[in-house]
Parts: sequence; structure tokens; C-alpha cells
Amino acid sequence: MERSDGKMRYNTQDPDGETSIQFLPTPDPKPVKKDKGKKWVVAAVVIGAAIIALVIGLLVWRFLKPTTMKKMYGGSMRITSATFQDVYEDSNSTQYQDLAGQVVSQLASMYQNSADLSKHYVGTSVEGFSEGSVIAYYLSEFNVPASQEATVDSAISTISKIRSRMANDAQSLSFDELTLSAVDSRMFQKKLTSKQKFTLHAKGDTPQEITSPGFLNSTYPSNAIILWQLRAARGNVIKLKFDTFMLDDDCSSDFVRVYDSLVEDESCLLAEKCGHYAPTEPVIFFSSGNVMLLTLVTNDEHSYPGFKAYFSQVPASTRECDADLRGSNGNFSSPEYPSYYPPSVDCLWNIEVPTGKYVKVRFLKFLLSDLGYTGSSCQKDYVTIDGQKYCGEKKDVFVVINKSNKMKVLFHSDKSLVDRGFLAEFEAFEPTNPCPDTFRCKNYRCIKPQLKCNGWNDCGDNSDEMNCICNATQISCKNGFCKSPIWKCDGVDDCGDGTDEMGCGTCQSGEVSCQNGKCISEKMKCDGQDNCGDGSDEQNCASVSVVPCTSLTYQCADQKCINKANAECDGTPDCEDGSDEANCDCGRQLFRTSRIVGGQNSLEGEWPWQVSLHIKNQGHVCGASLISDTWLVTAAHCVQDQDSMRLSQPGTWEVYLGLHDQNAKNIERVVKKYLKSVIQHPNYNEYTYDFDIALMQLDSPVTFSQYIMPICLPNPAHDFPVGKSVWITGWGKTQEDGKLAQVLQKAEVRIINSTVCNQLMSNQITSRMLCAGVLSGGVDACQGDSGGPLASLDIGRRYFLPGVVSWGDGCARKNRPGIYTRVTQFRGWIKEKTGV
Ligand code: 4AZ
Repeated sequence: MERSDGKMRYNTQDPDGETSIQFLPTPDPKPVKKDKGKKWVVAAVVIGAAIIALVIGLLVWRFLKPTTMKKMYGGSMRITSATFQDVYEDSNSTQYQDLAGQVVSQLASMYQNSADLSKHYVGTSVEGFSEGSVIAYYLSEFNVPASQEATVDSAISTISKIRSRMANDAQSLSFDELTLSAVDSRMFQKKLTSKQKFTLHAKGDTPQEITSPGFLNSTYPSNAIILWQLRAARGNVIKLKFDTFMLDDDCSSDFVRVYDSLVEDESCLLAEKCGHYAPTEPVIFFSSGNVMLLTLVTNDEHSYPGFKAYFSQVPASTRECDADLRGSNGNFSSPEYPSYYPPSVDCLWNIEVPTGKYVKVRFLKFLLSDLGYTGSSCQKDYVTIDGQKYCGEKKDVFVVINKSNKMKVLFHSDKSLVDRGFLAEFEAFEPTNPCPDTFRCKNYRCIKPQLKCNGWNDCGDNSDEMNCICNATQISCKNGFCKSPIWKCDGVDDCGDGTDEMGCGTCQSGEVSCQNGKCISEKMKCDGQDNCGDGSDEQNCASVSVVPCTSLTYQCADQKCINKANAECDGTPDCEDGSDEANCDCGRQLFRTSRIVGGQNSLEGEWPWQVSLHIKNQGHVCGASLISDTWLVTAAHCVQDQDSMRLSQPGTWEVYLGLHDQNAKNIERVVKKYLKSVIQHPNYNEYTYDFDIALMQLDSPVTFSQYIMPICLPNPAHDFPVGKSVWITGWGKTQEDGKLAQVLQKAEVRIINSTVCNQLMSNQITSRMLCAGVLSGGVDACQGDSGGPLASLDIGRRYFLPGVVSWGDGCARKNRPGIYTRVTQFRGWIKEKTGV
């Protein structure tokens, strides 16, 4: 027996061998009777059993209890038995509360009548009223077992089909146009710890500013939902225009939603927007009535700066869109183009060209929302021409003709999800000669006759490349196309059916070919050994591992090499020391490339590493790229002394960062800097343009902004594969014998195989050069672009600098690609000179 302190407690072992716990009430205990002890034992067993049963019960309840979820449904109804009064805008007024009470009981009684809804119904809140006669907006909450979600959704959808109801007593309401739809669960997730709601009324014609909290001074609040209910006077619609739109890139949890309602009614959702929009890319929405709801939902990141928008009222009557279009040509567009078209509109254009001619309509841009719908039935927003519907997003220009001098074009938008709409031109043509002096594509586009059978899809529907007779030198693709022989075995499927890449390797079956032409056994691929001798058998392996260093491996800061050439800043830490993801504050394009701002003009802030190099008092001569807060990369030939000019001297130059328009240099976002030093590559050859690279050091560090940011430098092994699409940017000449551009230009080109390029460029291509372009001509860098970036968007959504604009044989000529300095060859030199 083990004794405690003898005062409080001890264990007794009774003759039956049972153990019990006794509390000693007094220092002098009475003898314990045997039958009393038994009672204690029984009691203890009963209590113990009860506790065990309770614990088991709780566990069973916890795990077998059906898990329930919160479901919210938002909607509106048009109350026909009431007339709108201004007090209905004041939620504290008795009139508001009376009517809200009636709406709540009306909805409650409808839910009670449904067996699938009544048991899960929690409550309804009225969120506002608007004119017409009175429209009530509400949110209803349900607590639904997960297994019953579909049943509840279907019961709600039955209710939302109630078209109208006449009151049969004084208590109930007469209403019609009822809507009810499940609110997106991100709008009421538990994480949203802060909720704010504002109600704003448009003041005459004066736009009112709305900003996300803390706009411009601080980050916007995290894990918050903010709602702005916007109202306009009767007979008006609301125009909401975003001036600045810069939210987090994570669109799943940080976004703005705009509703054509006063509540989160998904059937009236106009758009969900996230990320960044350039100031030149209008983000403007219109409501169909005199209310709108703007919402902001944020995630746990403290993002900056948020948005600034203006809202104003526009008379509904000015929004008529029907028109008669007469004459031989003209253009027309969906309402508010290039802003988002309003919901619930129908427009009819009656086109009539001179008698005897036929009508042709060319859609230059076409972006109609068909979200939530698949197939070609065009159920949401569409254009109808002669009974044929067109919808969705069309990447290429498309043409519709009518064999008469008249055409009716109809545009319809439904009540939710809007897009930018369309821009179209109409034209009369001779019935006997639809494409004068040009080739007529199957899709009725007219193209220059010399583009027929040139190996490129100029029509957009390949009809210019059909039924061609390939000449002896061309590749005859199995699908009937003829392609230039230079594309044979270049690693890119140019035919589209692989013909040009067939029979290229000489390796046997069971072998794979190395980049250096050697054949090795398939088993040696990704075995951690450099069997090829050039490391190419250890590239593109399923898992990243430490391998012997070669020219194709990435070297971590700890000097170990890994078999992932493009490991740096791709968002995945691959090196043991994490060095591949260090120093990655580069290459981010804050503004998305627009779908609609066409042509070659860049968006403001689209290429924040682009620098304009000016000779003092003379203007722009070359481009450069920002690689840190003090260093620029440019071309050596830009800083080569000339007879009259000391271009190698820092004092010759002034540099502009954050510049978009050469005629707008004195604005706040543009930073003008001078240079401390210029370093031309010592091996630069002014005759061959070999080693055409130079570095420039700013006299003081530049502060990064949304318009000024460095581009990422590729490590020596970084692979920019043949055929990859890359961007050239600059203020260079827009034609070989033309003028410099005023606004920063952009063009998309592709990396070209060096062997092919060397053949095209009379053997002038060295290993320090990289070729890129469009071999059919028409797209290229030109004089004045030199020194500027060739930018490649890589994994991790960052731009890298594969090349510096160097030289070419003229500009944009057919089969004459642009030649760029291959930056991977100079990574070590850049590091040595700049520390970057
Ligand atoms: C130049 O003179 C130049 N087509 C730059 C690039 C190209 C041609 C000329 C490429 O700066």
C-alpha cells in the first residue's frame, strides 16, 4: 500500500481484492463497513459506465452528425402592391421596416410551403428598395446538410420560377419578377472577418469617387468584404468607371464584383475583376436600372494600392442604340464599346448599300460573354445576322456577307455577365468581284495575292494554303500545305501534322537523341549521369536532382548543379539552399496584355524595364533594359564613339525610365536620370556586331514604381526554345524608311533556330547572337530599337531578357530575322561588372 500524506486520500484493498478510492473526511476515521464499500463500488461502476457512454455518444454525434453548410440566396422581387417613396431608401424609417417585414414574411411563407426548404431555413434580411413600382432586394440564409445541397438548390429554383403573385389578403404582397439565386460562397466565407457597407446616391452629373479603403496611402484591408450600394435618380442608369484598378494577382480570393442589383444576386452579376488594368484599358460598367452593387472581397495578403472608381448617373433615354446605316462603307459597334456593354440591351442596325451591290461586314473585334454556356447555341449574348447567331470570343477578324444590298445586324445582351462587345466595318462590293485585285479567302477575307501558298495562314482559315502545288524545294506536308525547306527538322511542327519533323534523327529504336546529335540508350535518360556529354539527357526530367555541372544545368549559390535549366525565379524552390528563388523582384508586368487595345501601341506600364536613351538635347537614339535600381543593359553599338559624338562617355546621355510617350516626358511617373559610367564589352566588334552588349550605371538608384521595374536576367543555361514567342519593344522606326515611334511599340516574334538563321543571314551568326522574328516579314525591330529588350514570359509569370536588339538586314523583310545579343552568354560578365 502506498500512502499519501495520510490526510486526504488513500487506497484501500478490501478482502475481495477490489480497490476503491476513499476521501477521508476527518483525521480520525470511523471503521469502514463492508456492505457500504460494495455500494461505493457499484456507484463508481455506474458513474464510470455513464461517463464512457457519454463520451462514446459525443463521439458518435460528432462524427455521424450530418455536416451542415451555410447557404445564402440573393434576389429581388417587384412589389406591385406598393408605390415607391423616398423613405424607402432609409432603412431606419418605419415605412422601410414595415415593408421589409412584409417581404420577409412573404418569403418565409414560401419557404415554409416547401418541405425541402422549411427545415433548413434560418432567416431573410432585406438589403434595400428601389423604384419600379417598388423593387425589394433580399438575402435568405439556410443551414443545409451537405447531402441536401442539390435538393435545396432545386427547391429554390422552383420558387424563383414563380412569375407573379396576387395578394389575397391585406397582409401579403402582390409581386412579380422574382429572382433568387445561390450567392457565391466566397462572398460569405468565415475568413471574412470585417464587413462594411456603404450606400451612395449619384449627385446630378458630377461623378463621385469611390476608393478601396486606404487607397494610395496604405494597403487595403485583408480578409474583408466591402459593399457599395449605388443609386441614381429614377430614369437614369449608373456608370461605374475604374480609374485605377490594381488588386492582388490571386483572383480566386481577391476580387471586385459588380452586380446589376442592390444585393449579391448571381443572376445579375455583371463581372468579376481582379489583378491589374492599365489606365488605357477602360473598365467601365453600366447598369440596366438605377441601382448597382459594387463589392470588394480581399484575402489575407496586405495588397496595394486597390482601386479608385467614379460613379455617375446617365439618362437611360440616351442609350438608344438602333441605327440605319447608309452608304458604301462605315463602321458601328456594340453600345459603349470599348467599355463593357450594358446588360439587357437589344440593338438593331439596318445596313443598306447602293442598289446592285452586296453588303460585307467585317468584325475587327468580337468579345461577347458566353460564360457558363458551352456549345454553339449562343444562349447568352449574341449577334444575329440573317438568322445566324455569333457569340463568344473571336480571335481573328471575321467577315459576313449578304447577297443583297441590305443587311440587318442584331445585338442582344442578357441580364448578366457583360464583355467589351464588338467593333465592325461594313462595305459594299460588286457581286461579280468581291475581292478586286486580291485573293478571296473561303471566309470572305481578301488578302494580297502573293500571300497565297506562301506557307503561312494569312486568311485565318488556311484557305490560302489549300490546293497548293509545292515546288521541288518546299516541304510537302501530308495535310497538303507547302512549307519552306528551312523549317525541316528545326524542332517545331510547322506543317501542323508533324511532316517536317519526321525522319530527322538517326537514332535506333530504344535510343534517344542528344542535343549534340549523339544517340544514347533510352535508359540513360534522367539517370543522373551526363551520358550525352552535353548534359541534354539530364534535361526535362520528371524530378529535379543534383547532377554534374554542364552548360545545361542550373548552378545554385552553393555551387551544386541541378537538372532544371530554367530554375531561377520560376516560383518553385529547386536548390537545397533556395538560391534559385532569391533576388526575384523582377520581370513582373503589372498590367495585363490587353485583349482589345489592338495595333502595336503598348499599354502604359506594360514594359516597366524599358528605358529610352537620349543623347542630351537631341532625343531618343537607343533603348535599354533596367536590370537593377542602378544598372541598365544596352547594345555596345549604341555607345560606340562616332566621329562627332563621344557616345562612350556617360556625360553624353540622359535616360528616361517609366516613359510611354516621347512627347510626355515631364509627367510625374517618368524619371530622368544621368549616368555615372558606361561599360562597353571589351570584345565588341563594330564590323561583325559580335559581343554587342554594354552596361550603364545610373548616377543614383531609381525608385521602383508600377511603371519602373527591372527585368529578370537569365542564367547561362536558361533555355529559350526555338519557336517560343517573345516580345520586342521600343520607340524605333515603325518602317525601314519611316520615322521613330512616339508611343512605345510592342511586337510578338518567335525564336528562330540558329542554324536556319545562319543560312538565311549568310553565315554571320555567332554563338553570341540569337535570332528572332517572323520570317514571312512585317514584324521586326528596327533602327532606334537597338539596345532595347527582347522579353520572354517564362514559368512563374516573369519576363526574362534573352536578347538585346542588335542588328538585321533592313527591317521586317521576308526571311531576314532580327538579330539579338544572346544575354545568357554574358551572365557572368554582367555579374562581374555590376554585382547583379
Ligand atoms: C538598327 O539599325 C537596327 N531588323 C536594329 C534592329 C534591326 C535592324 C536595324 C533588326 O538599330
